Amino acid sequence: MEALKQKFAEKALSLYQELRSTTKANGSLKVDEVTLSQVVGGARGIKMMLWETSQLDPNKGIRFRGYSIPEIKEALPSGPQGEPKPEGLFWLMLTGEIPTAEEVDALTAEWHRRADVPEAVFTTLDSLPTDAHPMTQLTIGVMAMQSDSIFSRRYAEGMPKTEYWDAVYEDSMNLIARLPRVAAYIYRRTFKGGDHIAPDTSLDYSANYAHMLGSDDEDFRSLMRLYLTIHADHEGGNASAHTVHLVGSTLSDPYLAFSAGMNALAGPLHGLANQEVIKWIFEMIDNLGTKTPTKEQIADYVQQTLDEGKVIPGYGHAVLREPDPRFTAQRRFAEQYIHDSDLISTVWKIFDVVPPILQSLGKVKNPWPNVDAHSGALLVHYGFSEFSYYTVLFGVSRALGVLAAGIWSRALGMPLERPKSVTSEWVMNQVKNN
Ligand code: NMX
Ligand code: MLT
Repeated sequence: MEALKQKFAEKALSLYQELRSTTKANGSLKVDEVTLSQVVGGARGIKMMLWETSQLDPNKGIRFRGYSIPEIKEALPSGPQGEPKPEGLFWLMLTGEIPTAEEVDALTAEWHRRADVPEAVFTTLDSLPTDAHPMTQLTIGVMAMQSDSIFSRRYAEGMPKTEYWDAVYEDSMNLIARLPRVAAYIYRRTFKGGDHIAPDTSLDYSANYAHMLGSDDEDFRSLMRLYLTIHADHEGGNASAHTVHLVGSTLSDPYLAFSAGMNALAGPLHGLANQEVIKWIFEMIDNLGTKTPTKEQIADYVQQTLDEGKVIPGYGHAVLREPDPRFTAQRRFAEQYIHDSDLISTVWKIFDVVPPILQSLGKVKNPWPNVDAHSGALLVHYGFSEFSYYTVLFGVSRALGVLAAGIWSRALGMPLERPKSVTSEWVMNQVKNN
């Protein structure tokens, strides 16, 4: 058995037993109370699921198995310029341990070993119009691999419950291994006339993805390592993760569950915001007729957007109440690697201008930038200006977190998720009788 799978099995078995006995002895422990505002307000803050791989603090941001983003950057094995490798994060999310550089290299090699994409996937993608949104192509590409699901086959053969995690592990590893090839294929067929680039198995996961997209620039490889690491997981309640969790709880296999989650990521209030941000900035630049707008010009444009009844993309968050540490990590990257970008200066000016304006509205709970406020400007700097592709990059990264969490869910024997709904009539009656 692979070292990672072996280590996971040991950790998961003991946690499974501990969780069962703890729940048996303390099943009536109250973990939350639900208010009417939460029921009609998108279930904000309700604690209602287990998610092992990360936890979000409203003020400090994401922690992966206890490690903040700056700590992860220090602790995980990295590429030549010091950016963490997402392979290491995947190992950490599954085992709770920081891997050695050798363990990360072995995982890179394992993913290369599993990376063959069936020809039918490319044929399926090629049957789509090239102007189909890249996220639509991604979910279709993932669904075209579903017939390879080991979980589905073994379930049909009568696999016992104790083996579910094993089959989900196999599917998840295969899917993660194949995703960069599928995602790069979508990019090249949509924007580069179908001039595809073969994988290079001498490279790590991120550099190989960058290579297949069309860049062998060392700085861009570093950006991809950072990008694929910081977008990977944001606890379980975000829309894409929660969707994968819900669909997976029906024992749909990881291909079905992941593609469902990608349809959630494709919404403009969630992952699509990364394309919306750069689109909004390009429109502002066009409107103002300058690549170097002043803060006053930006403030006027922000006001105009709000007056039109739209949101400012890249700002606000359902949980965070401070600037997103993922925004800050990307800003640090830009400060270190990029010194001549009008677009990035504009992103930083927007950061100075937007929060006080949103605060002045008196209703926005978090006026600060989220992860999507910065990522597009970095990608444009390295020549990737086709912003309708950006959410696919987010999705490739998010696979690491949601699939690791899915393996945990099956190993911990999580049941079908099925919360309770109520009608507005029921609510009115409760209020009357209160
Ligand atoms: N611009 C304008 N108005 C905003 C913004 C914003 N960026 N953020 C929140 N509001 C409004 C929101 O629309 C709501 O208005 P109303 O009561 O009239 O419906 C009000 O402020 C209260 O919303 P909140 O409770 O602060 O935010 P909520 O938790 O409902 O939503 C987001 C969170 C992220 C959906 C929201 O902040 C937003 O729409 N942001 C812009 C889109 C975005 O950047 N999404 C990416 C999130 C990160 N990701 O990758 O998933
Ligand atoms: C995410 O990374 O999933 C977003 O920040 C949205 C969220 O956490 O709700």
